[in-house]
This record gives sequence, structure tokens and C-alpha cells, in this order.
Amino acid sequence: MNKLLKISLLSIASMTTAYTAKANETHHNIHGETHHTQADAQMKEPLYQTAGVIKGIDNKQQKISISHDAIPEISWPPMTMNFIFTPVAAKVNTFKPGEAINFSFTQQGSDYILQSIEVK
Ligand SMILES: [Cu+2]
Repeated sequence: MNKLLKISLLSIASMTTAYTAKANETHHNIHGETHHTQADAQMKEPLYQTAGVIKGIDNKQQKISISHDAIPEISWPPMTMNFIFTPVAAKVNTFKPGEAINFSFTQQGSDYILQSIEVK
């Protein structure tokens, strides 16, 4: 009886360990997946580099409005438009409207994702 109890406690312990290991694995998978997706997106989606002036920053929507120069690669004239700044949010928060910037972005569906931003 005592032995049986020990065995069942042991199996609970190993189940817990297995569960923890699985949770860690999942956690790593999530991270791996994220990196993989980003790397994939960067390989699949071309990165466009241009310059512009910040018109506004909407922290709630994670969008930055930029009046950008023409982008010949995609036949864009100069215009003011929104970019999603989620991947570089920490950096965007140090900028202010009116600042001249160099920046890069990728397109994902109908969204334009800011990938880098620097003061000119
Ligand atoms: Cu545009």
C-alpha cells in the first residue's frame, strides 16, 4: 500500500514535470514561431526604405502618420498615410510630430508595418 502510494505520487510528480516541460516547450514554440514568422515575412515581403515627416502618433491604435517621400519601387507618390508601429513601439514613443525621419516598412495584406525608424 505504501509502495503503491509512492508510485502514484511519483507518477503525479512525473506528470507535473512532463506538464511543465510541455509548457516550456510551448512557450519556446510560441517564440520560435514568432521569430520564424517575422523572418519569413521579411524574406517574403520586401522592405521599403524611405524618408518622411511624422504627422501624428496614435498610441492606442499603434499607428504613426507619416508624410513620406515618393517610393519608386512601388510607384507611390509622396503622401501622408498610417503605418502600424507595433514592432518598433518602444522607439516610436521617443519621436514627436514634426520630426524628419528615415524609415523602413513592409506590407502585410492591407497593412503597412513600420520596421525601423531613425531621426534624419
Ligand atoms: Cu503612402
